[in-house]
Amino acid sequence: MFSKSTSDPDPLVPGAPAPQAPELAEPTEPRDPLPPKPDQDGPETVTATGVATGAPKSSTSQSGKFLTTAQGARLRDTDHSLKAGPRGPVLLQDHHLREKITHFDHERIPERVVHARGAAAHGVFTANGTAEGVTQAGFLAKGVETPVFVRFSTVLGSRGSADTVRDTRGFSTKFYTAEGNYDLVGNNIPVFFIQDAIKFPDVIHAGKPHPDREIPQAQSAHDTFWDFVSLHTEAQHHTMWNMSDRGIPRSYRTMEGFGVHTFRLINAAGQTTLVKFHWKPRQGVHSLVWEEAQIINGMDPDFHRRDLADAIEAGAFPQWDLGIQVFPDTEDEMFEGIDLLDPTKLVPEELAPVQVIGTMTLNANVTNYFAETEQVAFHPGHLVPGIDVTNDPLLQGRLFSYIDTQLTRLGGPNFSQIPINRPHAPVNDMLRDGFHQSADHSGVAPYQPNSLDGGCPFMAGADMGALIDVPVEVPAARKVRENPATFDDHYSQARMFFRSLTPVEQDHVVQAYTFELGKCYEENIRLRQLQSLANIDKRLADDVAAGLGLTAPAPALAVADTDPSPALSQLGGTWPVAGRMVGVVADEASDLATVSEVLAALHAEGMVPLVIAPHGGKLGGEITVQRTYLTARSTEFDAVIVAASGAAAPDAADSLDAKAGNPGGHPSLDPRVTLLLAEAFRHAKALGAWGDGGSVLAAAGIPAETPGIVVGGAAEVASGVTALLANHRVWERFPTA
Ligand code: HDD
Repeated sequence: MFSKSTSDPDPLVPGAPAPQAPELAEPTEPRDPLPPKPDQDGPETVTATGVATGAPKSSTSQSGKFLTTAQGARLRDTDHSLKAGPRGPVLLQDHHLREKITHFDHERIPERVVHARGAAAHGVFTANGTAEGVTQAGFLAKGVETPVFVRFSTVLGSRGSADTVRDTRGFSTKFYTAEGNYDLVGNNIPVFFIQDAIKFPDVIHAGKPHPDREIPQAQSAHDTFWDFVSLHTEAQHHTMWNMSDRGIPRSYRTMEGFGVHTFRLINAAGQTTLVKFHWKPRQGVHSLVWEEAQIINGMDPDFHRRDLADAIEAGAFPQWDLGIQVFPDTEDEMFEGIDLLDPTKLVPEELAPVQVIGTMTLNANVTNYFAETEQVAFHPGHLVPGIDVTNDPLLQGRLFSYIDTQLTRLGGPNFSQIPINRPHAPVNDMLRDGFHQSADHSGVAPYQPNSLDGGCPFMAGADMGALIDVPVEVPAARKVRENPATFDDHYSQARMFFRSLTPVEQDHVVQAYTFELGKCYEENIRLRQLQSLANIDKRLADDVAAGLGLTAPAPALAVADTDPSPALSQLGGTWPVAGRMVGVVADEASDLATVSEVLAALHAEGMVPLVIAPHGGKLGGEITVQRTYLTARSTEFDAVIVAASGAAAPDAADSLDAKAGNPGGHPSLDPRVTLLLAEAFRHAKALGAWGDGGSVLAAAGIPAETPGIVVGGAAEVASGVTALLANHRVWERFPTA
């Protein structure tokens, strides 16, 4: 069986116990160093049937216990240059000095031209076999476990930009299958800005900072972006998703993923099907609110990166189900009037349900950011037998772009030899030499046919797991620079998306357009975008126009109405609470015995409770403080609970009102605490307090009789807040127009 589960022994350390998922733990607690990861040493080489070949692995970067030069010579001193006397000039002959500085000078490589900012993790994908009827891909057969590496990213920002900007998110998965690497290079939005790859440089140039001053960083709220998308109206559907809550995910763990394009599958009998890929997070789909996102960009620009790594380190392994929407492979490649080759269109789940074909668990953080997250190279053309591309013109252009960009970014054509990119299947190509060649190829005949190497390597037969180019008919046609007429409708799905959202979500869309267009200097651009909004939905256009102090134009064309797709809304449903962050405000004078009980209750549900106190260290010598009033900000927490002071009766359920008139009595009263609570309240988060802790809520201006406020006994507060978190937010607290 081709698998690499966590129960396998660690191949780097003979006889060492397998790395196990840790018990759920507070991620900032000091802990033992992580064990070395197999991928640091390059993947194990196995055959298509899963037999280890014993092929040598690459040398590791660190061995032996002494500091050495790159040539392995041991060093006595790395702190002083070689000089002519203690006060003398530095000698050119100091090889260690020159090697150390020269290497440092060349540490940076070009960042990705898009998706420069990312975070990644290792995991495993387990297929449930549902896809066996439609594809012969071996890794989708029932029960097969495949190691994966996933990189999430923003699109527009530079490598050092903030995480919670309003943007599309990348969701790239590399499956190290027994038949070679398969890359699913998708986004958290199911449609794209453009229909033809030739427009990619245009949309990215428009979205990137202005060329003169290089501002703004990592956002679309500026003239060039709205100039382009209001002129190139096929971008309107994707833009609508960006302006919705999908543009500001709460976490990488709470994002859906989409392959966007339609792909063609082929099964063992040679039958073909068209499919769209979906990742469904088991954590639920959940977003930030815009004010939260903006505060986080300042408070913790690494918010998403930290969240992913902390959750994995704490043992709250995020999981996604992989699903497919299946369509018959008809000659016109249409489904229910939707052109499956148009990447600006989605197919509503109500018309084609998403069928789950397997589950992915991310269970290990990267060991070295540069080696893995930075050097990983995805490509939509990295396919395996049973999965093929379609003629979607956006996908066709991508097939060229990804390898081309790696040549510059990774410095030559041998990037597939970098450990994180190396297939786990045997590789026997005839690619030779080039920059950074690290393979020591044997043989004299890297060409076919040959006799000198015994004819090796051989061609695989049809039944030997070779790639399949599906022999699709290409209709007789003229060479043209044209789109099919079925690509012409730029508005009906943008309308469908907007009208499928709940009133709260629609309000967020209105506010986002008003914010973004409010950042544009040119009134002509605002008016042109309002025209597109008017074509999509009159109320949307009117509300945004009102916010801008403008008048929305009348719709300029008739747009088809389609049924709403409730699946497009993020609201509704309940979700696991594991990994959610709950702040517990306490201090030395708090009812510490009950604080411990509340922490234990939250912990037992898999949540991460963090004690917020006036100072660091321990409360009462026992309870670890994770955040101080100085380092805590509401945006880090999904819910906040205030402890009672030790003097108060712990079950004083009515204390909120009783103390409201005299809030100065509670020791946790501090302007930073009331700001934290007021913000959490405004962002519709669950809040709780037991005993006279309620007086602190009252002092923050939070009325007791409001949805999502739990006051009462400590146990009741812990369970009440837990139940509220399953809905993500207290949605009814958002004011709606
Ligand atoms: Fe792209 C990176 C997703 C269209 C050209 N793209 C990149 C990444 C993701 C996507 C997630 C980051 C990969 C990583 O983490 O390393 N791109 C998409 C999706 C698209 C799409 C879902 C449309 C459905 N992309 C697209 C087009 C082109 C590119 C049309 C060019 C014609 N994309 C690139 C690139 C990047 C890239 C320039 C930059 C870094 C890289 O490839 O490795 O080649």
